[in-house]
Amino acid sequence: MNLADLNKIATAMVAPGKGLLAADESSGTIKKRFDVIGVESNEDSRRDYREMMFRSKDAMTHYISGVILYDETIWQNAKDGTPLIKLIEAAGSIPGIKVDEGTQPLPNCPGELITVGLDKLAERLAKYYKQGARFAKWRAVLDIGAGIPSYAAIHTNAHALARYAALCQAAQIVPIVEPEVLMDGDHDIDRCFEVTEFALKETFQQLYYQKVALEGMILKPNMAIAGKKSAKQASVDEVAEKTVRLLKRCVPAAVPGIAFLSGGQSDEDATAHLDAMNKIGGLPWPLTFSYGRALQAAPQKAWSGKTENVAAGQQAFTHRAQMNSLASKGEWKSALEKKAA
Ligand code: 5MM
Repeated sequence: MNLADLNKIATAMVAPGKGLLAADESSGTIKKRFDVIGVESNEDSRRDYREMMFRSKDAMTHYISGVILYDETIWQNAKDGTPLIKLIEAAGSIPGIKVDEGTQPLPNCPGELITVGLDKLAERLAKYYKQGARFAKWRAVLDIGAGIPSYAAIHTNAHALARYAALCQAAQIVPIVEPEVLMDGDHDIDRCFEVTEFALKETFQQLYYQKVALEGMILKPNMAIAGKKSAKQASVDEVAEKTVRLLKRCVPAAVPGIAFLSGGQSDEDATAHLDAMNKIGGLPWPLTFSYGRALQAAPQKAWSGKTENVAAGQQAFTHRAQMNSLASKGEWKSALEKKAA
């Protein structure tokens, strides 16, 4: 492993004013997104949609440091035959790849999941590196409910994240470590804080045991936030203050950067929360975005599968990328959203 090079990539992924586009929806997930806009999900429509984003020159050049791709996309060509990965590189952005193979039920832990895909991962990483991927992503999922998450789920998922991260670094690929605590339940922000603290502490313990070099990774966490069904929603300032407190307790300063998932927050909430955290300032790591839904919901709607809407889709994508870029510097204002509308 060449740690200096891994650190260089990781640092570029969280460069000032830039963040990551999570475009790694598996076929099942992208179908759900396309169903909402009435678009059939097939190889061509998925290609057209992603090509539209990767050809958004302003967004890709100024605001998007890297793109997390799904296996299908990393091998796909644009309509004119250019490999999609080359479009990303041409914009000065870094291609990355989702390498987990989804989740399966965790035995003896009803309602809980374990992320799979470690078998043959070393071989897959070598192929992805050859194709141009310089970072990877693995997502562990923890749900909050009555009696869950169990320690077994937190531990086994953290162990798998560390196994994946170690394999990535051995393949000269920067691992994005994503232990996601879902915001699907009716829990309040303090319960989310407590569970996320446990999950992050266990994750960093496992990373340490498996000798993962923190300087060569990126953390992709959820924010401390109330569950969607909770009657007690937290304010923007409370989310920011508690998330910063949580991260300071759990994330060593050696980590080059933190790029949040949006987890089902509205576009504007995800931006406002990131901005408020960066306005607090004085943090040991850059805080930026690695959003899927919060970057893509607007362009998906604007595009709606129609060639004549490509420019509108690109405009919507560029706007969200720019808003999140400002938020990553603590320079966003809600008036900017109203102006664009
Ligand atoms: C883009 O969605 C990613 C892939 O999800 P599936 O494997 O379920 O299809 C997902 O991992 C995503 O990268 C993260 O959850 C962050 O995306 P959000 O939408 O939460 O910002």
